[in-house]
Amino acid sequence: MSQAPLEAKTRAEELRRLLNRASYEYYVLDAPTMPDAVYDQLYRELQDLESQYPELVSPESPTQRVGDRPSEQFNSVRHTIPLYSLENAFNFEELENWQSRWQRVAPDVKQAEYVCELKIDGSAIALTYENGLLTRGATRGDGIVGEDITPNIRTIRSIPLRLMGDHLPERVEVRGEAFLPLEVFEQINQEREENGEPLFANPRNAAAGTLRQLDSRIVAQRRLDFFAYTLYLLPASSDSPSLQPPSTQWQSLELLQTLGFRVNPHRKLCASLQDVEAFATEWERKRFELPYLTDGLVIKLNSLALQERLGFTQKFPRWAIALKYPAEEAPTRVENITIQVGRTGALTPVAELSPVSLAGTTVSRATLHNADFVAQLDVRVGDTVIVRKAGEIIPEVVRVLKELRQAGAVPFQMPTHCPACGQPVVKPEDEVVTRCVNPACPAILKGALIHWASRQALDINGLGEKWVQQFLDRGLIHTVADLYDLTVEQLIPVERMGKKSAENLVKAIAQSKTQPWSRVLYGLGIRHVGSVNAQVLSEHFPTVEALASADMEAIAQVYGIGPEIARAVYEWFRVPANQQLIARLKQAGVQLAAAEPATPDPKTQTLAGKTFVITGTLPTLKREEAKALIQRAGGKVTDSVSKKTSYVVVGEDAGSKLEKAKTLGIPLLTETQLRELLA
Ligand code: 1X8
Repeated sequence: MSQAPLEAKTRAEELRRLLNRASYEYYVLDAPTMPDAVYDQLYRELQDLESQYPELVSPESPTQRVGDRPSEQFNSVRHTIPLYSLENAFNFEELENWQSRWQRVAPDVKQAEYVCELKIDGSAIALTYENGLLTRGATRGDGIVGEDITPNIRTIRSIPLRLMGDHLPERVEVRGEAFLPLEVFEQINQEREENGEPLFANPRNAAAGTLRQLDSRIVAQRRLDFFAYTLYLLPASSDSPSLQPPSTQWQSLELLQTLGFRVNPHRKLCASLQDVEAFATEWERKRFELPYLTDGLVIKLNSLALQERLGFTQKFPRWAIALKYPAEEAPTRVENITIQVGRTGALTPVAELSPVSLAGTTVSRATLHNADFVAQLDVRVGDTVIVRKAGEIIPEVVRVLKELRQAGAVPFQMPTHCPACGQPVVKPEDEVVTRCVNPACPAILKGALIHWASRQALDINGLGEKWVQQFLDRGLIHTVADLYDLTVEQLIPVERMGKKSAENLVKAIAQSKTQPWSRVLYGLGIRHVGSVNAQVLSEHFPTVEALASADMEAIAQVYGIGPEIARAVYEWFRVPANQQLIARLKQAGVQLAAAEPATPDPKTQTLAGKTFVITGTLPTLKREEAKALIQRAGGKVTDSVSKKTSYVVVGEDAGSKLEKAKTLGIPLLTETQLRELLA
């Protein structure tokens, strides 16, 4: 190993500065300036420099955000300043009582300002910076002792590895909430469902579980985010000039922003509780428009001197309180517990409920996830339970009212045999999922066929659950490949099919042979290979042969593909039945290789020459999906708005890109208008 020449050192510093700046603009300001391709190129250059001269690796390098080998366990850390939880108020009367209580402790204070902030439904963490560098990240734990999760914290892109600005105090402690955006939460659960893994009940559990992952490479894939809300400046050595310390919570929030943190923009400085109540009423409705969950407001006295004077009770600060939104919960009866078999063979117990109205929808089923979950709740048929629905989240059973249980109710037991095929099920000791492993199980096959035909996979119009079930019942198909042998004559006798539908279906199936390799790969339903991973893998392995013959390391080398995914893919291609499936799909003419990019059909390239920017959360399309649709029609998608942008596609909670588009007079599109343009 040679010593790094000065140019290398200077260049590495410059690259770190450029990349960290770009990352800050992207993740904290939501206003990217550096195109992805440039970022990737500079990142690779830095990676190369660092691998050539390992002494150049610094803790603030963006290469340190990708996660590291799994830890055995986390070390306990004692918090320098305890992390208190907050007292809850459930209505304005309780809020007013809180005001009276703190006023009794400080009777001379006649007028005080409050700061209202959103209460983020995530997991509290404490960050320590020494001389500007992030040195430790810890969970709340019991408030006194938490766990050192620094490698995981480093993967959160909106947390600066180095504070911005000069004259920083020797030690800075920042607290805030790590959380999963709803979109990411839903995507994780969708993938877990596809992979037959137990679902997270809500984004809070998912965030807390992710933070405590021993493998930080998995954390890096989960896209946690962070809002900062508390700042402690610990004294600097006396001779160095330091920051002007804040004297109010409001100034603290502004200073946190200056130091490079994301601070929630929805906050208000209030002169009285009346103002607080107006803000609370406004957000009780508007919170559903946010791309993350909030479960209330946090109200703090603005003056830090007054905070200090009031101090703490045994459990809570006297100077802050959480005003919680009414939970959307209701009691109902469990009519039955049924078992669903997914396409991965996972058996999922489902509570069939007496219909009950919650958060504006009727709820009649709730997932019970797995046997452990049922056992923990001890939910039995006939029980009265509390179900909860938060925002757009799937309803869940939170509690059993055991005092209402009828005599003779029997504990639930997972079946020992698959309800779909009757074969014995398996449950590995170290897993929570019970699985049917019969490759010929009709439930698994049915799930696989529906997945194959789904919109993001082969997109076979008209082939839904109803027909799939009938084809299976009639023994017309036994594998996905059999679809391609179906004839109109075979289909006409199927109940309610008719000649016209049969012809259309056979045509739609034939048409699906032109779907690209990335979609075929997704359609195969390999564990952990969702549509994004399939896209990434198909780009690196342009043919099925390349992927099937790659070893596990080669697959794991692909950016964004972790060891778990690599193993799943590798093992899938080692199963003889899967090899036969690939052979038959190839015979049928399904695309198992990337098309030559040089020959796009000009008739489909309706957006050629147009440049799009997507901002905010679209109502139905994920950003990647919208991007793919635009690209398929020949359009380009970039990250930043400029004069060259043809259209900006705007979703909910759009930020500075929307502002910029308006300033530049760029035409705006809703998702619906985009679809019209594509059609
Ligand atoms: C918890 C939370 C706080 C804030 C937001 N979300 C939370 N979950 C905030 O102050 N903006 S403060 C807090 C606590 O002190 N336990």
